Amino acid sequence: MKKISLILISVFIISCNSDTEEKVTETSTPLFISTTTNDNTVTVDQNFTVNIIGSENLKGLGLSADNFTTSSFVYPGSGFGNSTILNYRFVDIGEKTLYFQGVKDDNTKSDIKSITFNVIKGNCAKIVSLKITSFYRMNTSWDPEYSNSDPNRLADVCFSITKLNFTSPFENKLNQKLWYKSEVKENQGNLTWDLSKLNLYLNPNNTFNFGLADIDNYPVAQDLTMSPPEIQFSLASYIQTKPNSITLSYPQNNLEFILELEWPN
Ligand SMILES: [Ca+2]
Ligand SMILES: [Ca+2]
Repeated sequence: MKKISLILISVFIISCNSDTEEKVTETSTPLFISTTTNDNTVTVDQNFTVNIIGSENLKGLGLSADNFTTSSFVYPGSGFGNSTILNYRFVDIGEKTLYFQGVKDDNTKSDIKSITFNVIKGNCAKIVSLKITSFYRMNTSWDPEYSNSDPNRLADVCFSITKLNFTSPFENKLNQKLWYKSEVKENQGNLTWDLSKLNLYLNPNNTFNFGLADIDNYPVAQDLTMSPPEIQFSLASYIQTKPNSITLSYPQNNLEFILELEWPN
């Protein structure tokens, strides 16, 4: 009797196992994705695309720049279909890797795929230094809590540069996004920033926005450029002459600054 029950139990176990195996094969055909790009070597601030193809409908896509330590997943209403094209730009030189993961209709995920890019300076100019020579109400009080003779009344100056980049890889739309924010020079200090070690490259074909502010208790700041109009600049007219230094003046905003540049040969 003992023998029979043992046999029965093992038959039961075997049948359970085969049930599970059948279910697994029914529901989990793995999703595969392939990722290709039009160019692995790109210039700073240059558009490129990544083409994602799935072995079936991609309900969603996960994107990451750090192998999914941090990531964002996007699920459009009717999925992506079997393929989609993503838009990118890199704003700094160096080796950069993008990571992708597909999500299928039953929410299972594909393996992570990655593409590594070499971002080069191409014909971009490097910013060596930036000097502010004039701004709105320079040498006057921006911090009224201090008396008229106290040097602390002077502006605590910080500049920023924005670069155009894609709002998201899923849209073919560019937006100005903060790229570089300088150290604060307290009480007007020395208004020259040495940037030579930072590898800050500007694509001369693009347009950038410049911002200048008096920093109080961060993040409180006051605009020193009297914008609008926005302060914009481009190096397009200097591509042939490649000057080491250019002075950008905005009389309407009482603003002037000097960019020291290093051009490729
Ligand atoms: Ca101050
Ligand atoms: Ca201040």
